[in-house]
Amino acid sequence: ESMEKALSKALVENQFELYYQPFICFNTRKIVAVEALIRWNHPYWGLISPDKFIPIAEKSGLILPLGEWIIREACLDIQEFLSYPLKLAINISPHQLQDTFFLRNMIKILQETKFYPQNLSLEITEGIFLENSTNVIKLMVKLKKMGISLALDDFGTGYAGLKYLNDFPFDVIKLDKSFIHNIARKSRQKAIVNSMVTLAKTLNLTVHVEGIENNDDLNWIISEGINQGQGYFFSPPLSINQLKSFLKIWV
Ligand code: G
Ligand code: G
Ligand code: MN
Ligand code: NA
Repeated sequence: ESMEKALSKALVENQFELYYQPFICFNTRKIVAVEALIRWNHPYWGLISPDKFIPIAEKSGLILPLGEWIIREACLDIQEFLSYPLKLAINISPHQLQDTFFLRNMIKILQETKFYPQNLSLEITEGIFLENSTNVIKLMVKLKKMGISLALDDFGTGYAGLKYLNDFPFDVIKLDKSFIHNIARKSRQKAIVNSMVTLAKTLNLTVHVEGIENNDDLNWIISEGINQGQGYFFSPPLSINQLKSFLKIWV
C-alpha cells in the first residue's frame, strides 16, 4: 500500500491525533499558548513523523482536507481552555493558503467551534515566499483583520530575506530550533541569533524561540530580550489529557 493511499484512509479511519506543546512566557512562567502538532499512528507501521507524511499530503492534495481537520479538531480541543487565557497555534502549509476556500472554511470552523480568532495564531513556513505573493498577502491581511496572528515558522532555515519579511504581514517570527540548540556554548550561533533579534525588532516583529532544552540556553535567550518560547526544558508535546493535567499545575 502506498503512503498516499494510507494517508487518505487514515483521515477516514481517524488515525490522526493532535498533540499540544506549551509556549511559556519567561517573565511570568505561565503558559501563554499551545502549538498543535499532528501525530499519525498507523495500525501496522506505527508512529510516523509529520516530517515524513506532511510533504506527501502536500503533493497529493490531501493537505487540504487534512488541514481542515487539524484546524477544526484543534479549535474543538482547546476551546474549553480559553478561559486561562491561552492562544492556539496551528501549523498551516503554504498550499492551504493557495486554496480559494481557505478563508471561508476558517470562518466556518471558528463559528462552529465558537473559537475567537484573537486566540488563534497561524504558523507558516518560509515556503510561503515561493507562492503567488499578491494573493497570499491579500489573504494574510484578511486573516489579520479578523484578529488572527501570523507567525513565520522555522525562521532562518529557508528563503527568508529582508524583502520578504517586509512584504508579508507577519506578527511573530519563530527562530528555528537548530539555532537554539546549545546556544549558550556557541559564540558564532549567538552572533547569528543576536542579529536576527535586532532585525526583528527593527521590523516590529515579536521573536519566539523553539527547542529550549536547558537552563543555560534559556538564560542566554532571556538576556537577548526574548520572552516567549517552547522546548523540552518546559514540556514536550502533550496529548489532550496530559495537557489538562499540565494546565492545572502550571497556570
Ligand atoms: O512535532 P514534530 O517535531 O514531529 O513535527 C515535525 C514537523 O512537522 C514540524 O516542523 C511541524 O512544522 C510539522 N507539523 C507538525 N504538525 C503539523 C500540522 O498540523 N500541520 C502542518 N502543516 N505541519 C505540521
Ligand atoms: O512546526 P515546528 O517546526 O515549529 O514544530 C516544532 C517541533 O519541534 C515539534 O515537532 C516538536 O516536537 C519539536 N520540538 C519542540 N521542542 C523541542 C526541543 O526542545 N528540542 C527538539 N529537538 N525538538 C523540539
Ligand atoms: Mn510550528
Ligand atoms: Na519550527
